[in-house]
Amino acid sequence: MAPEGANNSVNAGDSANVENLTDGFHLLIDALKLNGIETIYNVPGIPITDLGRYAQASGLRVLSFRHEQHAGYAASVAGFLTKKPGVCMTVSAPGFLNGLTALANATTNCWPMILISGSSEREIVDLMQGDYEEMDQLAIAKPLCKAAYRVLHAEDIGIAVARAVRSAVSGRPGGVYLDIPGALLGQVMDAVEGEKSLVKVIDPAPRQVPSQDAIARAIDVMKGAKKPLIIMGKGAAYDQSDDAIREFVEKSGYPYLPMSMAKGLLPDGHPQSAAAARSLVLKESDVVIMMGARLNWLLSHGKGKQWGEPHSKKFIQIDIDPKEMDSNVEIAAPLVGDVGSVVTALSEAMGNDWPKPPSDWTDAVSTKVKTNVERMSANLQNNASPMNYQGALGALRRVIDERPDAILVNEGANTLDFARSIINMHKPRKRVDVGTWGVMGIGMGSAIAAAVETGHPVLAVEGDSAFGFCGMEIETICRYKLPITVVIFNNNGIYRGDDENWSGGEDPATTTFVPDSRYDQMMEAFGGTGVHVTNPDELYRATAEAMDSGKPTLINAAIDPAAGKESGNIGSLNPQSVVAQARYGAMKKN
Ligand code: ADP
Ligand code: TPW
Ligand code: MG
Repeated sequence: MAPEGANNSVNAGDSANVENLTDGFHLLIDALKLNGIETIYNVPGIPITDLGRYAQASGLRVLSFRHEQHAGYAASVAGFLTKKPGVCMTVSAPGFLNGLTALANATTNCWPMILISGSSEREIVDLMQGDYEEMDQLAIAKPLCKAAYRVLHAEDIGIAVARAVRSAVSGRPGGVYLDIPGALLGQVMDAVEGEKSLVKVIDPAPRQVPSQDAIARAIDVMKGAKKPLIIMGKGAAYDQSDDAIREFVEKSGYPYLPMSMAKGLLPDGHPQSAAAARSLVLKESDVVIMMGARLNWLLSHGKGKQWGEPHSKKFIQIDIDPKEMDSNVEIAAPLVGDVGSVVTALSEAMGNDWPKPPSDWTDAVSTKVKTNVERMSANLQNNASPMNYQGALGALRRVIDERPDAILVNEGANTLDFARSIINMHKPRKRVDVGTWGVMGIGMGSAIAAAVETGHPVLAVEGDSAFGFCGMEIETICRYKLPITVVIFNNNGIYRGDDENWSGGEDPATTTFVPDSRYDQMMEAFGGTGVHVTNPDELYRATAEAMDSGKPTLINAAIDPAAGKESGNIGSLNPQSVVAQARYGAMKKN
């Protein structure tokens, strides 16, 4: 059903005219390039195999993955790191569904991403006649992303890509789905008309400047603060207004708490960092400025014991999405806008003689930070074998301290929770982790995107379970020769490796893996470097060497199977019952 002006078949006799024609393949590639897309994270197959080839031939970087989920995670992390939509390309139905997890995760994390999926013949899909990989993909994608579009006519590709780009990056960023029925790619049309149909998106993510009223209201609340606190989230890291943020934070003199992916916006060693006094500041503060961070489960919704006396605080919230205000608690001063515009306006309104916060508050915070940091550093210096988390992470912390430009990717349970507090970040957007959902399997896709988009060395610190969700992508890392060092914290299982089958039967426990697996040997299968280490000194040396070599390396770090805690820091989220406690309580290892 070719539309007017486009047609699917070119006769041999027409070949003389071919140079005056273009097609769906090329219009799509040209539209992406016109809008600044440089990289596609891809898994080939019908109907997009040639699209990948042509994209590569036309100068785009096309990285082919082993599974769409990881191509998708890579695209979403590219979006987070660059403020441009990361593009993932998949085949129909199963490939699309594999990519969809990443699209939903991108939307949840407020990262711009475009999932382009090939799809089957519309006429056959809509009559449900059983096409190859038949699925109504648009309908399925819609509830899981920010926007979803389908293009049927070659002359609409330009507009479709423009809509996808703008939807992904404007306002609160998120995932966008673009459905490309296979037939579209083969449609041909006049090349000049085709070029005219392309759209370059002007000002894709316009600045959103807060109103003067809103700024004045926030300043009033700040003036009343005796125990102020700033909480920075990954929305602030995403915004890339690093200097303006630093100026505001330093001018205020307020203690600040970075959420995990906001670490490094100001260096973790900054005198105002309250990261090591988290419990104290959450409980005692009286005015809290949320900066690109949501009051979701990660902050116990802004209420409960952790937050001290009920209604003891006033919240100021900076967010690009007005709907975020009052989502969990009352917001006394909503500041709707992009972080950069808002903090710039706040700094201006604070003038030149903004008073420092009361010193009894800042002293109490610094004292707590000092005590906790000292207590922690003693634990980090142990060279125990088998390693515990502190010893192993003490070694990796040194590696990052010495290489502040490196990007740290981190997932797992204990591996995540310990690393987040132990490894200091020194620069913005150097830490990528499991995000808002706490999803396992982001590691290899994130590491690949970080290496490709920034050119800096990447250290991926992975629980052995977390790694299992994405491990096959080490072949991708080796194939593209990326400067990625993967360190597996191998404790033989999920949370711990010493659980037993509570029936006494022969099957292993539900949370354990083959003990003492040698993940390093997997890396060697693909020509990468594999290393096995059993103590922190070895771990430090092997990791430092790998990071400096720039060569794909996997280090299998043997961790004491009894060192971890159930679910790391969030064990309390596991459902409990008195019945289960009575029956099985004694079996629990911790
Ligand atoms: P964290 O998990 O680090 O606490 P969240 O993902 O919960 O952070 O919150 C990020 C918030 O930042 C979201 O509410 C999102 O709307 C907001 N946001 C994203 N980009 C910007 C921006 N450029 N300016 C202001 N807010 C932003
Ligand atoms: C997609 C549930 C949370 S943490 C985790 C799982 C399976 C693994 C923890 O073990 P790991 O780390 O990585 O070995 P460690 O150091 O504690 O031993 N499926 C998805 N996401 C999540 N979060 C889970 C399952 C989970
Ligand atoms: Mg483990």
